[in-house]
Amino acid sequence: LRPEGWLGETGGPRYVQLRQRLERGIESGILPPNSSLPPEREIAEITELSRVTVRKAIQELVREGLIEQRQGSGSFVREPMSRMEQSLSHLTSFTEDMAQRGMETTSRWLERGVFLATRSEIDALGLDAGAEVARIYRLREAGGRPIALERASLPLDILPNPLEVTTSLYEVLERRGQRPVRALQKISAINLEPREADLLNVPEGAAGLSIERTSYLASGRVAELTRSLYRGDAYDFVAELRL
Ligand code: 16G
Repeated sequence: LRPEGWLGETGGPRYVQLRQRLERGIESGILPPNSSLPPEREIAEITELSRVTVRKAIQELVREGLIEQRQGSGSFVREPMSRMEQSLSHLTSFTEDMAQRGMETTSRWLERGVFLATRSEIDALGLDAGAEVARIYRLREAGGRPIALERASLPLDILPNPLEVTTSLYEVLERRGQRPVRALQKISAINLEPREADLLNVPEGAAGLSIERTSYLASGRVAELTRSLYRGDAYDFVAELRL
């Protein structure tokens, strides 16, 4: 980090140069995942830059998701998320998808109960105005890492007691003989809202994928309307196309 040899090399504001210097250190592995950065004061001393400049460079790295600040213990290089490939051709559940990879799933419950249906739930699930729905909203984790935020809404006769869902929704539906057999999915690119980003442990505004699944029972009835927000750095969706 000594200033001779790099400062002034690329031009531009000094905080940008320092940020680029640190980025190169992370990319090249000189600063490996989970290693700590020296304290701001020390970086300022070595680089002969002001603390304001150092702080600005670090803040940008935090925003980019390369560095995270852990309360009371400083700045660390983040572990890059290994990406997972998810096939788009099978109607599987999150629990099943993760089990196939040998990963265990956990849920952090954000909402689970019976609620007055919103307009979009009424439309999607074909309910009457004023009807109630079963709604489950949770942070889905696999291998101890947050992967997706998922809000599912189901007609009450399909899921009368949402509290019954402790791990897998599809398992409960299967037991009730109401497992969906077909689904439509819409995938859109989004930027995660501050609260969503916080729960998914990514920087505010980070890229995410929003997936809306409407699934159907064999009878043709809509069983589920679910919106999942996936971390953009975690998932690749793959589909096979045939002529
Ligand atoms: C998947 C589905 C979601 C379904 C959930 C059931 C996508 C995009 N969404 O996350 O619609 O409700 O699986 O999972 O794949 P569970 O049985 O593990 O609760």
